[in-house]
Amino acid sequence: MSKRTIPSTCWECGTLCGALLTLGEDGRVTKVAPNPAHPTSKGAFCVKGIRGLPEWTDHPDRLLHPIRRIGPRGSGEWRRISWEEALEEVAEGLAKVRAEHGPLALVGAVSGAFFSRGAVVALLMRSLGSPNWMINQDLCGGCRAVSDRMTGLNIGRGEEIEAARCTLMVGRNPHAADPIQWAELKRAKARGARLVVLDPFRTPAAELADVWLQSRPGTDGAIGLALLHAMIRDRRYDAGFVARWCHGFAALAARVAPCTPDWAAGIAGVAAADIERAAALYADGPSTFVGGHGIDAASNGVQTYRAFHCLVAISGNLDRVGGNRRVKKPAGFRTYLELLHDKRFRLPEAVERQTIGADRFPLWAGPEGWQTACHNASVIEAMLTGAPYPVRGAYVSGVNIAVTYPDARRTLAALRSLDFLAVAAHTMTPTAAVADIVLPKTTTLEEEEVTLDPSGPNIAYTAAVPARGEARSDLGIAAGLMEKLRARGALTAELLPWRSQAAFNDFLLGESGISLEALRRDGYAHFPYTRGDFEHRGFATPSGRIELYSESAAKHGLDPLPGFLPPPEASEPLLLQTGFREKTYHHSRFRDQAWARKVSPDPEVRLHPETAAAHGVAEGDWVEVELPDGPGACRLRVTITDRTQPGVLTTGMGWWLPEAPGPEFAALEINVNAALSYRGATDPMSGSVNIGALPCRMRKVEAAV
Ligand SMILES: Nc1nc2c(c(=O)[nH]1)N[C@H]1C(S)=C(S)[C@@H](COP(=O)(O)OP(=O)(O)OC[C@H]3O[C@@H](n4cnc5c(=O)[nH]c(N)nc54)[C@H](O)[C@@H]3O)O[C@H]1N2
Ligand SMILES: Nc1nc2c(c(=O)[nH]1)N[C@H]1C(S)=C(S)[C@@H](COP(=O)(O)OP(=O)(O)OC[C@H]3O[C@@H](n4cnc5c(=O)[nH]c(N)nc54)[C@H](O)[C@@H]3O)O[C@H]1N2
Ligand code: SF4
Ligand SMILES: [Mo]
Repeated sequence: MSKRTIPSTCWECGTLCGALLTLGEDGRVTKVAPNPAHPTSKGAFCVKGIRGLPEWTDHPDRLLHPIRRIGPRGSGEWRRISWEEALEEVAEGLAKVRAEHGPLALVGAVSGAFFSRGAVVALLMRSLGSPNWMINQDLCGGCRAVSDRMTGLNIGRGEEIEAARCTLMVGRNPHAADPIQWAELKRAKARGARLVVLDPFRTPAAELADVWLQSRPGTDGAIGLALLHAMIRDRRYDAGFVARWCHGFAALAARVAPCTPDWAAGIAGVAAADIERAAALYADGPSTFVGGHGIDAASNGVQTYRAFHCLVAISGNLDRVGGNRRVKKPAGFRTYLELLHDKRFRLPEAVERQTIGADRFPLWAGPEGWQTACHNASVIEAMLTGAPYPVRGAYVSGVNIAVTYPDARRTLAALRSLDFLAVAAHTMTPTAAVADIVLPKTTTLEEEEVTLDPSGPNIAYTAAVPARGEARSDLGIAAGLMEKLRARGALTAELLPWRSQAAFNDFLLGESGISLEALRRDGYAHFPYTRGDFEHRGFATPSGRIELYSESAAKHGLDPLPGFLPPPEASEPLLLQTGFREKTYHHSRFRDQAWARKVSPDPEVRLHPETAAAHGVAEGDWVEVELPDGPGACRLRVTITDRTQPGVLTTGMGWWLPEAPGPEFAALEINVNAALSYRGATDPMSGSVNIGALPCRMRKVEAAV
C-alpha cells in the first residue's frame, strides 16, 4: 500500500475536530493533522490529538494481548492468554455471578456516552438481564443534561458564538478544553461581539471579556437568578415567545422577584453593577449561553443550570441565529441516547426500576432517567455493603475509575471486593491492575465511529486503521462475549444484535440517506435542518412547552423552579477547585508520555500570592490538601498566580504515575480524588457530588511521592 492521506474526525475528546490521517506504506498512521477544510473546526486542533493519540497507539507499554492474573488481586502477576480463553473466562465469571446472585449483581462501567462504547456496554449488561451500568456523567456534563431535559430546551452543543452579538460564558475554559470554541470566541471578539464571563479564575476567556464576574466558587446560581430578575424587572424578555412557548412564567417571576443583583452580589462576591452590566449585554441579543464543567458536577449543579437555561428560554434566544440552537439530526439517523431509550432495546420496566439509584434520583437513573444509567456513588456503596442489593461482578471498559471517581481508596476497595472483575484498557492503569482479566482495547485511531456532532451540526466520521496486536473494539469484545454467554444460557435477552462495527454504524445511519461510503470519502456529512421545529412538534415535556416550572420535578417532590442552593458551608477558610484542564492531558491519559510529562511534570495547585504568603509556602513547594471530613490527603505542587482568587486552591485531576509501584501507581498520593468524597452533599436531581467549592486544609510537606 502506498502512502496516502484520509479525512477523519478526532474523537479523543468530544470536541470532534476534523482530522487528516497520513497512512504509511504498512497502513499505520504516521501523522495526525488538522483538516483546514472541515466546516466546523476549520483547522482548529490540539496536541492531544496530534501527539497524545498516536503515541498512545504505538506506545511500547500498550497492552496488546489478553492477560489473566495468576497471583493475588493487584499483585502484578499476569499470564498472557488467548482471546478464546479470555472470552470463555470473562463469560464464565459473569455467568457465575449471575447464577449465584442474580443478573442485578452485574454492573458495567464506561467513560462518556458520546460514542458507541457507552451504548454497547449498556446493551451487553441489559442482555445479561441487568439494567446497571455506570457512566461518569455525574462528574461531567450530567447536571446540565438533566436541566436541559427537564426544561425541554434540548440545546446540547448548539452555541452560535460566531453569529451572536453577546456570548455569556459560565464555568468554561475553552482555551484549554476546546480549540474550536476558543477560535470561534476570538473571531467573534475580533468582529466586535460582546463577551460576559463568570469564572473564579482569570482564564484567557476572562481576559477577552467585556464583563468578567469573578464569582466565588459554587455561587453562580445566585447570579443566574439575578440575571433573570433584571430581565423580567426591565421587561427585556421576549414576551411573545414566553406567552406562546413557556410554562410557568408567573411562578418564575415570583421566585426571582427577591433575587436582586444586590442580593446575588453579596453571595457571589462581585459588584452588583457588574451583574447589571452583564444583564444589559445579554439582553441586547441575539445572545448565546455557553455553560461549562465549572458549574456542573456540583451538589447545586442542576439548579444552577436551570437558572441559565430559563434565561435562554425567556430571552427567546432558542433556535434563533446567534442564540442556542436545538440539537438537530438528519431524519432517520439514530443517536446513542435514542438507542438507550428505544423500547426494542430495553428490559421490562419493573426490572429497570431496580437500577441502582433510580429510587433516589429518578430524573437521573433508571427508566425515566436521562441516560438510563446508575447512580455511580450508590453502586460503589452496593459493592461494599450489599445494599440495596449485592453487586458482585463488573465489566469496566475505557474508563479509569480508580483515578477519576472521588474517593479513590474506596473505589479500589469496592473493585477489590468483587467476585469477578474484567477491565478493557490500553495500558495497565490503577483500575486494570486490580482486575481478574484485562482485555486489550483499540485506541480511537483504530475504531471506525459514526456519531452526531450537534455543534456542527454534522454527522462525524472517524476512520480506523488495523488494530495493533490483538486489540479489539468494545463492540468486538461484546459480540464475542454475547456468543459465549449464549452458549452458557446466561442471556436474558438478545439486545446487542450487531456483529461488526460496520453493521452497528449502518444501523445508526438508518434511513438518513447518509452512507458509510460517503463518510469514508469526506470524513463528515452535512445535513439540512430547520430552526424552530417546535412550531409543529412542541417540546418533550409533560406540558409540551418549555418548563420554567418543571412538572416532572414537581411529580417527584423536587423543587419545580430554579433556585439557589448554597454550596457546602465553609467550615475551613480555604476552598478547593478540582478538574482545571491542562492542554497536555486528557483526564488520566498520557501520563506515560515523555513530552507531556516534560510540559506538565507535576500535579499543580495554583495559589494566589496572598494565600501562599499566609500559609508560608513558595513556588515549587509540595503541599498536602485534605477535606475536613474527607477520606485522606493528596499531595500537590504549588504554583503562585494572581489569576486565582485569594483563599481558593485551583488544581486539575487525573494524576497517577505509570512508573510508580503498582497496583496503585501513586493514585492514592497525587490524585486529587484520593482526597475527595463520593458521600458528601448531593444534588437532589442528578445525584452529583461536589468536585469544587470544597472547604479544605493545606499544609506544606517535604517531598512528593
Ligand atoms: N486539554 C483537555 N481538554 C479537555 C479535557 C481534558 O481533560 N483536557 N476534558 C474534556 C472534558 S470530558 C470536559 S467535561 C471538558 C471540561 O471543560 P470546561 O467545560 O471548560 O470545564 P473546566 O475546565 O472543568 O472548568 C472551566 C472553568 O470553570 C471554572 N470554574 C470552576 N469552578 C467554578 C464555579 O464555581 N463557577 C464558575 N463560574 N466557574 C468555575 C474554572 O476556573 C475553569 O476556568 O473539557 C474537555 N476538554
Ligand atoms: N475530582 C475530579 N474528578 C473528575 C473530574 C474533575 O474535574 N475533578 N472530571 C470528571 C470528568 S468531566 C470526566 S469526563 C471523567 C473522565 O474519567 P475517565 O473517562 O475515567 O478518564 P480518562 O482518563 O479520559 O479515561 C480513562 C481510560 O479510558 C480509556 N478511554 C477513555 N476515553 C477513551 C476514548 O475516548 N477512547 C478510547 N479508546 N479509550 C478511552 C483509556 O484507557 C483511559 O486510560 O473524570 C471525572 N472526574
Ligand atoms: S480538542 Fe484535541 S483531542 Fe479533542 S477532538 Fe480536538 S484534536 Fe482531538
Ligand atoms: Mo467530562
